[in-house]
Amino acid sequence: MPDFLALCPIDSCEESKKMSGLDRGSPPTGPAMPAIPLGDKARMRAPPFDIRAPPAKMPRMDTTVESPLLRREVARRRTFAIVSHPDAGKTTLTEKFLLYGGAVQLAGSVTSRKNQRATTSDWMELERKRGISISSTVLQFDYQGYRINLLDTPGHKDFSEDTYRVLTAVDSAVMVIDAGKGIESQTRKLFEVCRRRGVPIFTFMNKLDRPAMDPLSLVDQLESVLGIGAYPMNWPLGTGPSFKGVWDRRTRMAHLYERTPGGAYRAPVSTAGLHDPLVRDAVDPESYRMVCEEVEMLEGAGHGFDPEAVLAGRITPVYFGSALNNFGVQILLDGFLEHSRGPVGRRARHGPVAPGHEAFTGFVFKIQANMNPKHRDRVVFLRVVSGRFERDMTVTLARTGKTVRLANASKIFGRDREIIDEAFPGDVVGVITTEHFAIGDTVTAVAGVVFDEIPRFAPECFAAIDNPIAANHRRFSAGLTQLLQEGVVQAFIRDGDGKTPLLGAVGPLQFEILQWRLESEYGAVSRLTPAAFTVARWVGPVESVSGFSLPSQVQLVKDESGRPVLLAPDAWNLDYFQKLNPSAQLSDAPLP
Ligand SMILES: Nc1nc2c(ncn2[C@@H]2O[C@H](COP(=O)(O)OP(=O)(O)OP(=O)(O)O)[C@@H](O)[C@H]2O)c(=O)[nH]1
Ligand SMILES: [Mg+2]
Repeated sequence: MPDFLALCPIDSCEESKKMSGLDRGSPPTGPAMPAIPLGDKARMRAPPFDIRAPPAKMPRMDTTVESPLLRREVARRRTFAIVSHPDAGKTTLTEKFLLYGGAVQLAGSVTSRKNQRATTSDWMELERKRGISISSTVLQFDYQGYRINLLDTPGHKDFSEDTYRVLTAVDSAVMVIDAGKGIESQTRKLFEVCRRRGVPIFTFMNKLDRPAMDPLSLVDQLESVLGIGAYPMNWPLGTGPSFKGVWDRRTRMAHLYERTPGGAYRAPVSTAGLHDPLVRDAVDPESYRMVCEEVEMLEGAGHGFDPEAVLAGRITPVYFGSALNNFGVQILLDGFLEHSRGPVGRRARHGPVAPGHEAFTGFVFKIQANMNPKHRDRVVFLRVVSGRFERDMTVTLARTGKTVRLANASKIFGRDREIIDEAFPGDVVGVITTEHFAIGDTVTAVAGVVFDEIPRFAPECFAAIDNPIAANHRRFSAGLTQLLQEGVVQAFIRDGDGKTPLLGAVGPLQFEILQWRLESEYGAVSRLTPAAFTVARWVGPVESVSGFSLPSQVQLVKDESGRPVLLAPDAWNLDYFQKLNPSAQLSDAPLP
């Protein structure tokens, strides 16, 4: 598994903690990543300084300077991702956060007929057609003095590379669980990534309006399957058709909701004590008896809520509800904002960089072209790590050492964008540019800062792609170059065959998206020829590779950064290679 600790958030230094919202006392008032574009010779040129060796006297960047503006702005930022197994309700919950956050007036109708959806976050035509999220979406909005950067991620495992990249850019995560199904495989994987990166996790048990597992078993699963302590923040009043609301543990009040058509508007809510006749009459007698018993048990357990344990990732606060019906959404949003952390710094090669350091630094975690048909351009998504970002500022692109002017910086809301003048740590900024940015790039106002690479994954599906219509050559290669830069799939170069790369993907849906986007965004139909490989391993030591003996079915290729990679049809062939070449080092992530 690649090292997810690369670009790991840091919150160890005291200054960083102070800036990151651990002192949340008062509420806020106010050789770099691959994806070398084919034929882009410019990227191959040596940078003017050695980016891997920081200047002898690198300034310390783990301390903050006393800028009241920076301190205030950092404290009010919350940057988080919503993650889970497919279909658990991430996009629906995202939409409801926007509804309760006042960012949309009417929630898109995500109905059971999937082709009717029109959510802010699933804006791609293919997402709407298919009813699944394909690509992560950034949504920035203000709510109760907070500036929220919310990232909805795709759950499908074929798109997990995108989701993992997003996890490098956030400070916390909300994990959504379908209460009818419990913890599913993809959720388990994502949880593990969050844990390894030290990202605090909040849990939303969704779809309580449908037949659900017993709430105690759901909580128990968090502990037994994921191995994290669980602290229920509220408790469901009934499940399925008799799901009427939640009992809020902090205020000790029951929240009874009314359903609204399609959940498009906020759900009217009334509150009362658990033993109030209003609550007793609303819930069926059997459920009511159960709830009273369970609540008594929770209260009797005597564990207090420990915010530090949440931030340390030892405990996940658990909220119950139904995103579709807006039950429990506001309690989750408010609870998350209160207990989550603000922006934390990141570890650069020379040492930690705190959010409150005055010098601007950031890194690219996503690139997407053609987001808006009105502007057929390319958005580079930048997470601000430290300092104040200003429109038009000039920074160094660490990979090339080139000076780049960041004009045209925007705040992103789904597919919409709005020019901004400034941004602060935690913010995701969309830079519209034709510069050759790559995923994982560091941009910095201080020479020598390089954040570690965003990991690449060993693909499991392979295919060659070519252009069947000679007249389309230009648009085909322009589209392919662009989509490879975005990291939609990976390209591998075979010796003597530099022009038609072999493509690798984590799952076959990635190829489908590539072909669909080539056609719909660039007008280039393409032909895909599957290749019979299923395993890729980076191989070293580099200086010995040319001397290795290859079994007939194993091929040696290069990744986009020129690193040697072995492709094999199956694990058996790979083992055979290893037997033939015992000194070969094989890895499922690029070797250093
Ligand atoms: N009954 C019920 N259905 C829900 C609820 N929340 C979401 N759904 C439905 O579950 C389906 C999947 O919802 P999405 O929000 O698209 O799920 P997702 O997690 O974003 O899916 P991917 O992004 O494709 O992984 C849709 O049909 C939703 O209407 C809920 O609270 N109750
Ligand atoms: Mg989704």
